[in-house]
Amino acid sequence: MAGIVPDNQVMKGSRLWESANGSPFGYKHQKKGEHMYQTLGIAGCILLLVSNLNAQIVSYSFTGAVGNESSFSPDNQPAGAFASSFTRGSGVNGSSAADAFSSSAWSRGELALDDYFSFSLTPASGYQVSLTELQLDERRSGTGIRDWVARSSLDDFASNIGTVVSVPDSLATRTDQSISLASGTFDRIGGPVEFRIYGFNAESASGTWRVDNVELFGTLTPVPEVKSICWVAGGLLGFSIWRRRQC
Ligand SMILES: [Ca+2]
Repeated sequence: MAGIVPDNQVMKGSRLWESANGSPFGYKHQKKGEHMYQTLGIAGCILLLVSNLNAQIVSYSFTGAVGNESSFSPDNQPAGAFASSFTRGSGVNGSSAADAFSSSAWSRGELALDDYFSFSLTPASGYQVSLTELQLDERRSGTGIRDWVARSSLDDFASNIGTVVSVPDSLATRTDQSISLASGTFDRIGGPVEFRIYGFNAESASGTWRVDNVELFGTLTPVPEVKSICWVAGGLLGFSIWRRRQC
């Protein structure tokens, strides 16, 4: 109950809390404290769920590559999923590039369905993945591609993810090119998803295009455990409030 209580009546574990200077808080303050714990508990739960929303799941930095390998392994395998090697479509040829993955023979016109780089991610049984972003560095040769775009197996590579990216007539490397996957299409995926990155509008068949530091971001979670953690957190929170009310 509210009211002023002498300092000597305040005990640890009682309904009354001590402030830093030893003065007791009244009942209303305690209720506010309970709300604060409640809020913190819920916020903690939400934080637990969202804290890894933009974590890197897999990366391909092609360290040691000569560029024309038929496939190249990811840097690491994520816990709870399998990431494929990085490969290319049958319409393009491997091309030399140190510490990157490169191809020539890109379409000189519109997007060609066999002209792509590719990799896939498969959540382990009992895991699901929610993807937020695909990021990569890319560079063309003097007669390489002028446009690129990503697609995924979720719609059998039928539609572009976002808009086509125009590449300037430059030999510069464009780093951290970002494709948003936050539309909801890539939420809670329980099966394999393949990404293809199509280059097109090449200025010649011998022109090359390379990618490097390909990264996939999102959250990879064991489906039942996240719920369990929140139930346990909610249970502990409820128990804590119940205990305080009994004291
Ligand atoms: Ca590299």
